[in-house]
Amino acid sequence: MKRLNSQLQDDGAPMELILLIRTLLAGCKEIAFRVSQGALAGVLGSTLSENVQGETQKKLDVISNQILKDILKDSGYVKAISSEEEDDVVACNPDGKYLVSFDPLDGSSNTDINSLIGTIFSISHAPQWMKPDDPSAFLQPGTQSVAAGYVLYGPSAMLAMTTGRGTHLYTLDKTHGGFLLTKANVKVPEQTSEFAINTSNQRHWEAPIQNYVADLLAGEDGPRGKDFNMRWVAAMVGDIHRVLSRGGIFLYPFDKRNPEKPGKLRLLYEANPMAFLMEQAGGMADTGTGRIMEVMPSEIHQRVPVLLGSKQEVQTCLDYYK
Ligand code: FDP
Repeated sequence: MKRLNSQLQDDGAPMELILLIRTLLAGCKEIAFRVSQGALAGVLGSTLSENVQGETQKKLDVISNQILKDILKDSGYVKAISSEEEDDVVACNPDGKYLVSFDPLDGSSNTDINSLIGTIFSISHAPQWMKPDDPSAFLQPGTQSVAAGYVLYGPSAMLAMTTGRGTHLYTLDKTHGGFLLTKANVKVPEQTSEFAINTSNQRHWEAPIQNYVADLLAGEDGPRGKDFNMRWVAAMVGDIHRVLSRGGIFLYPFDKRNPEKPGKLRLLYEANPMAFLMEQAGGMADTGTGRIMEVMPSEIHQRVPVLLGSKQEVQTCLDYYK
């Protein structure tokens, strides 16, 4: 079976980027081990502190963030880090070539119930003239990313990754500790009968999503003329992994509750990396008003609406916005 290293080389990734990715994944392997220990590792439950978005941090969030931060800072390849669990950017090596954004443990409320969680990351070039503690270095659209992916900590630990030459799936071989290629060039089916959305927020949606979901729910008797099934893991990594594996549409749309929070998901370390993976797998990723990867960030923790997955279904959903 092909190893991650040779796939990255075949995809033309530069050596320093390969070394950075391997460093990042060494951190993810440690997180995978801690996650698999569950309560035995004594890391479940909440700490008293809250993160910048006002959510209670779980101990595993804090530990995962520390693991990735330490390993990336020590590597020398990274100029600065932005993390869901850090209020500000973390300055690293002033001569580092890359910027890394990550959500160290996505779907962290699932830790308490031994359900799917994961690490999401994206990597871009660091502007050479900027200081490592300058947050504006991160204000680049997703189209500038050189690599993105996630590690899903499930029954097996899986890596989905792209460097812009297709999306590949790897499985962590715990016997020798490496990621092995298990599916090259993933292709998301263009059509689907499966959708994922948190319907408890229905009253806060705008008209296009209200109408679109109403038509999905009407099934065979409605304008779509077929029945749809619904799934919600409540961890973006889990839902996106399902969509990458067998198609579907995942929606976390604009929410009228708070105009300062136009969606729930964060652009830099959730929406952009998933959009990059999805587009490289032949899918589509949009905010409802434009391509996610073209959104120009105004701050590092910016939130955006997310509609992504099977191409034709995302396009059908977008037609409701016209
Ligand atoms: P979580 O709050 O548990 O970290 O990152 C945000 C996120 O999870 C996504 O992973 C997930 O898709 C979504 O929020 C779940 O939102 P709901 O609470 O609305 O289910």
